[in-house]
Amino acid sequence: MNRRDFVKFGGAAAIQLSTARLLLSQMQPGMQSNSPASDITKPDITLRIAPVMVELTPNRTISTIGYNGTSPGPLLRMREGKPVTVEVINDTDVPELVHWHGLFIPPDVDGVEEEATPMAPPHGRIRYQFVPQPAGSRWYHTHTMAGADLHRGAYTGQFGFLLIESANNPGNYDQEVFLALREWEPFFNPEEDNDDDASNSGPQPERPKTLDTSPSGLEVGYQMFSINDKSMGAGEPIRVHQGERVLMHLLNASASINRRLALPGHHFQILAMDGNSVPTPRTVDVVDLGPGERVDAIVEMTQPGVWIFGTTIDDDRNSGMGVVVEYANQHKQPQWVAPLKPVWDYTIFGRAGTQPAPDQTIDMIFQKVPSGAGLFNSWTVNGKEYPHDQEFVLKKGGRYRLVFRNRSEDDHPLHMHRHSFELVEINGKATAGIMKDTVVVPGYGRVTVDMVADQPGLTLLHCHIQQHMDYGFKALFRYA
Ligand SMILES: [Cu+2]
Repeated sequence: MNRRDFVKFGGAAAIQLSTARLLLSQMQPGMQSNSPASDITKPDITLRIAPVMVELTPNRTISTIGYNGTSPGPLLRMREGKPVTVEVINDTDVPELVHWHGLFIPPDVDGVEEEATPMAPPHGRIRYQFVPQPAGSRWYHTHTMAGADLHRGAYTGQFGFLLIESANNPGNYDQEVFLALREWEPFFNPEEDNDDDASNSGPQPERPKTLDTSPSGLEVGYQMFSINDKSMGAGEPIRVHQGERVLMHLLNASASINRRLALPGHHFQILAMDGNSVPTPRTVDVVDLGPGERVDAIVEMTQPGVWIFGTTIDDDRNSGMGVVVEYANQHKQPQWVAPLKPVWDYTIFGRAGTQPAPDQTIDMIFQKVPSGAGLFNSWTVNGKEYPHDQEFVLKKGGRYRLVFRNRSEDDHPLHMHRHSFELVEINGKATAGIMKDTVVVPGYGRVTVDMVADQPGLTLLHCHIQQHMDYGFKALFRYA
């Protein structure tokens, strides 16, 4: 009964999977009748929210809030369709929420205050019981507001990987790694700068004729960078052999920054975006990930050497956002080479064809209200900050076409809770068959998605940049 599974966690730390083992053991028929009565109410997974120390480098240990004594929290594996009970113990002084990102579950367990999920009280506990679905790479994280407090919400270490396993796992790989991108030690930055790795050079269909040039407010900058819990070079490398196929589960767990990633000499065969298989798995040189997005990619190890996998922004990579990939019997200095074809386009992973006509088209215009120096900008959806009373009403079974019109220069990762949506068009380029829960709408760009209203209850749509969400960039959908 004490069998333990270990998984390689981004070359940084081995994560014990005893909880997943426990969950699987409870699936055996007859197990429960042999167990003491108290075991029946035992949660499958316990998450304890408490302060943690994260040693990013031997010289730099930071203090934050994490799950079960680590950040990222434990890798959770759930079986699609198999009910699960998670007990959340909150050892902090503030109410908390755990959001299950990418799952189709009811609002009372989704972990979102706006959807009326009950909070885990300070020094109290709460149970989430749900049926995990759909299968794929999901994740879990806090969903509290942070506002002006850079020690709350997505600025903390409260996040982790969640893999929902289905019966038919493709599994043609030699090893799998889980890699989460993070910035640490945030501070308010009076400089207005576009930190994003990939600035928008594409078409700008939503660019207004006259731009609002009033002075902007504070943004968030960071002092430290990592993949999982280690800055580049401080953790173990990802050790590979020539010819191996490595399955990379990539997650942008940033509170605010869109990222572009590369591994010199290698390519990414994109299998899934946001945990959902793509219709056309193409091979590309870079992966772009907005906060909240995931990519599952196969990398074939065909270039013996010692390489750096990381962000294409030199300053941030040199400050830690990278991990070394080391072939067997290779001992040189890790090498970085900027990618030759730095292009990311969601639509190439789709298929030809069109979606059925929607029952209703909903236009959503996103704008920034510059605050002026020393204050916080606010954000509006159709001219109003959150909340919008009764503005977005869905009928069960209806097909809705949402047109995201970004009238600001920032790229916004828009996340729809409790549903996935199908990409229809990006800046005029049509596609079909790509199912996502988060999509980056480029600066002054337009993204159209279709959503089937099949998950009754309150549903939040918001920008996954913490500061934007906190200052107005969200909308609640209701079912009639
Ligand atoms: Cu945003």
